[in-house]
Amino acid sequence: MTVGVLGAGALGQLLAHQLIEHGLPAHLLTRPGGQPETLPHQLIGLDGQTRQAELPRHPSDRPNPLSLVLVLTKAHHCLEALAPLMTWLPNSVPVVLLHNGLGPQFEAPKRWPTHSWWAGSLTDGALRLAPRQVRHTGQGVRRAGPLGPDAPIPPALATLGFESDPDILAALWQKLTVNLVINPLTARDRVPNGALLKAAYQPEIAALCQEITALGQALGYPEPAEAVRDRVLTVAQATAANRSSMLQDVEAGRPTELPAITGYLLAEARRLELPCPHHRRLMASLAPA
Ligand code: KPL
Repeated sequence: MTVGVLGAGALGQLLAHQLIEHGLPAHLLTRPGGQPETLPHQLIGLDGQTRQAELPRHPSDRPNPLSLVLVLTKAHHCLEALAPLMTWLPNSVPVVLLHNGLGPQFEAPKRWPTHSWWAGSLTDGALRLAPRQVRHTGQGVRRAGPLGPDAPIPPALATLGFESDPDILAALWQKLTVNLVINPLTARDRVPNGALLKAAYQPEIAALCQEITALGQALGYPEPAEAVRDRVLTVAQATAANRSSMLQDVEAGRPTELPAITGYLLAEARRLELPCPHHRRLMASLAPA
């Protein structure tokens, strides 16, 4: 049965191409009210080869026999984009939230409690070169796990190389710790990820990691600040030439995922009465005036 992909940005298109390459039908789920259509798309793979595929688009408010839904919208569009789908999608069809940041992973199951919710992360690099042309720039690690009771990984997710992770919230927290440092700093200073390896950034990175560790401890994700910093610097090194997704959003004048990244941390810190002055300043330097 068909896999629905909500969010046709670079990663959404990449996964739709990969599903079709594996012989699994995929539909890009588009804004409500439109007409179904099929359009030619291009993927430039890691090997530099260009592949063409005809990707069907199906409005998200029209019932459609789906076996799985992958949500690759930005965090701040996730709940709004899900609403038309939730009016008809059977409860048994797993919905996998794959955006950066935290928040909708708790909100969506509260809003639609009878659905089968999953969450995950993928660290692949992908770049949209034109509306229907994407380049896969780096193979990443892919993980997913249920937000409710334990369940076997849906076959299409396994086919895409997602590893099953029974403690997906801990994995998402670890990904968040990386995004909390790399994304806002690179967006504020308009630098590629690798610039954060410079000595001048290290005191600020260390202070941000201290605050993350204090909150992680309180939330049940204990870890020394050095482990958080090592993870951040390892990712900055591995993705040195990348422009972070937040920097790309800032440069394109689009809303950023700051509310689901630094905003999430500050809201939790407020709730737990933990001061986070460095993250607060960073948020203030990026928040629209
Ligand atoms: O997830 C990322 C992002 O840009 O959103 C990182 C890992 C920082 C890679 O650029």
